[in-house]
Amino acid sequence: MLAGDLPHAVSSADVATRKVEVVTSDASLESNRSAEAERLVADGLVVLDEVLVAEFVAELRGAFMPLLEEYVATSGPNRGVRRNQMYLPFEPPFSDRRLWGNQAVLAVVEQVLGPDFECIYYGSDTPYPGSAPQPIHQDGDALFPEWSERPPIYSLSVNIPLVDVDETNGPLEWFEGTARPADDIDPNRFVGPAGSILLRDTRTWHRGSENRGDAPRPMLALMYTRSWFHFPLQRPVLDRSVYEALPDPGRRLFRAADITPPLRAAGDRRRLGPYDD
Ligand SMILES: O=C(O)CCC(=O)C(=O)O
Repeated sequence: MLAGDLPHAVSSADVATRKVEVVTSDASLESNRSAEAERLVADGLVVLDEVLVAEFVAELRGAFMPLLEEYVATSGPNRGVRRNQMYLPFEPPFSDRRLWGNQAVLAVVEQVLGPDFECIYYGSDTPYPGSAPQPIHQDGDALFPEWSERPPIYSLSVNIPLVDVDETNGPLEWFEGTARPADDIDPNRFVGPAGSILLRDTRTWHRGSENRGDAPRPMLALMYTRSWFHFPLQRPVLDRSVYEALPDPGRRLFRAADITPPLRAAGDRRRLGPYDD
């Protein structure tokens, strides 16, 4: 911001006006929500059935499993007993727009996060047979731990199972709402076909359950967030040439990725998108 652009002193009238503006824009986000977005806001998770076609899921699985096996051979479990988190390389087939840019999915995300969201995480979670159940958890800490109000959703996890999930192979479990569930509450479980997409408020309490099957249950995990949100995991890593070759929605979505060489000199405002200059 240039010195001449500095805001004038804030009066109580300004504060009142700003409050009205904020309420207005929240209200318009709310009034334009589809049934899926409503469910996501109300329950903390919504499932979009079989969004990815079977051939593409098979291609993703075929590329993913050897990478995972190689990774697991050199590093131990990092998400509990026989469970592995692994980052995804931003290269084919994982860089395919069908994965990060499905129109129906982005439409729901936009209705919940507003238009200025970014993809800040590109990874996966896989329980192997014999995996232990995880403790229930939220992804990330509360924005304001000292505040009892619940702000609107600012961050979504996007989960894409690469195999059909049944009762035996480690379905994701979750609890409605954002309050920590009591011990006697039974969780919901995602059981369904590969290629479905689960959109989850990252504050939703959840856990990976044990895999009692005879094969791993690979699930891709992306994170879409409002642009100011910080999460302490590695961002997607993209060569500048790969980033520049993305279609416009991709360049918006990945503008806060770890781009080499970087889009801007150190000290520049990282959050500015390439279209805001
Ligand atoms: O693998 C799963 O089902 C959930 C994984 C998870 O929530 C985590 O590792 O944080």
